[in-house]
Amino acid sequence: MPIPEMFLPEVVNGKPNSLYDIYRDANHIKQRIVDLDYDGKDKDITNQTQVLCKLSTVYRDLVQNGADAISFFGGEYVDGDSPVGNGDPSVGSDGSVEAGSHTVVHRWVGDPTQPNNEDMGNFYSAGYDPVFYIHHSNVDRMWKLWKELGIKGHNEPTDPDWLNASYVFYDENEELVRVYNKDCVNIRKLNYDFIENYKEVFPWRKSRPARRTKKSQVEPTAPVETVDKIKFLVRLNKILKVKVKRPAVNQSEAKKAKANEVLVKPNEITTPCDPEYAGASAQLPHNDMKNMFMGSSALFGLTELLEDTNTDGDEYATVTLVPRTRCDDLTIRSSWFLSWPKL
Ligand SMILES: [Cu+2]
Repeated sequence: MPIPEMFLPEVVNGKPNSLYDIYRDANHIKQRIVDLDYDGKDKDITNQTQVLCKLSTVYRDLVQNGADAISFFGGEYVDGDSPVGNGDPSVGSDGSVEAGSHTVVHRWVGDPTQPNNEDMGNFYSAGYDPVFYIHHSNVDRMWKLWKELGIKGHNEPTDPDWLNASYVFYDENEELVRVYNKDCVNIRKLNYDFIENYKEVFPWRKSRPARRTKKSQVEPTAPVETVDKIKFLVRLNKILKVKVKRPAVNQSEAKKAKANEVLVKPNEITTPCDPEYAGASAQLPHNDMKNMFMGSSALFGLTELLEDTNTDGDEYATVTLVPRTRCDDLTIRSSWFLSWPKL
C-alpha cells in the first residue's frame, strides 16, 4: 500500500496541488511503502519482508484480534465519556484496527520534525492533510471487509444507544450538521461504495503467521515472575515479562504433556510475521504531547496465537509487554490488563 502518486507533487500543471501537504515525514514519502509496525524507527528490512509483515498485521487486525464487535470496534463509549484520559477498564479498549494499523499510518505520515508530529501524527491537525481522507476511507473499507468475511461473530453493534449516538460536524458551508451512527452503518445510504469482489481471497487473508515447529523455539534463560507478584502501578520503561495463569483447559494429559514441552521464543522481540506477536496498541496525542494524559486498554485474540505457538494447554502464558515509541511515561494501571478473559 503506497501513498498514491497524486498526493505527492507540490505543483501540478503549474498550479499548487490541493492534495499536497508540506507537514509529512519526507523520508517516508520518498519510500512510499507504509510500515504498519512503525515504532518511530525505520527498519533495515527488505521491501518484501515489509510487505509480508504488513499483510500479517492486516490479517491480525481483521481476523485474529477482531473476532467480535467489542474486539473490532472497541469499548462502548456512552454520553459523557471522554475519548481519552480515563483509562477506566469499564470503558473498554480501542478496536483492533483503530489501535493497530490505523494509528500507525497517522504516525508514519506525520512529520517528526514538527513539535507534535503534525499534521497526520496528531488528532487536532490530522485532517489538515488530504491523505487523512483516503486513510479514513480505507478504515471504512476495512469495516466493510470485516463484515463480509463471513466469520461467525463479525456482526456490527445493534445497541440502540450506539445506533443513536451522534456527532456534530461542519459541512462545506460551515453549517453545523449532526450525524448519527445509524446513518453511517450502511455506506450505500451515504451514496458510495467500494468496488471489489469480496468473495475473492485477499492476500492478507492468507497471512496468518506460520505455525511454530518445536525446532524453531527456545527455552527461557531466566525465570519469569507470575503476575500476582507484580506491584501495580507499573512503569513500563523497559520490557516487562510476566507469567499469567490460564484457566483450566480441558485437554488430555498426554496432550498437556506434549504442549508443555514446547516454549515460545522468549529471548527476542517478535515481529508481526511471528505467531507469538499478539498485536500492538497505540493512541494519537490530541494536542501538546507534553501535557496530555491518555488511558486505554487493549484486547488481543489468543485462540490462533496459542494454536500457532503450540502452547494451547499450557498452565501459564508468558506475556511480554514492549514499550515502543514515545513511551517515556507509560504506566500499566493494574493486573486487569494482564487478565485472562472469562470463558
Ligand atoms: Cu485516524
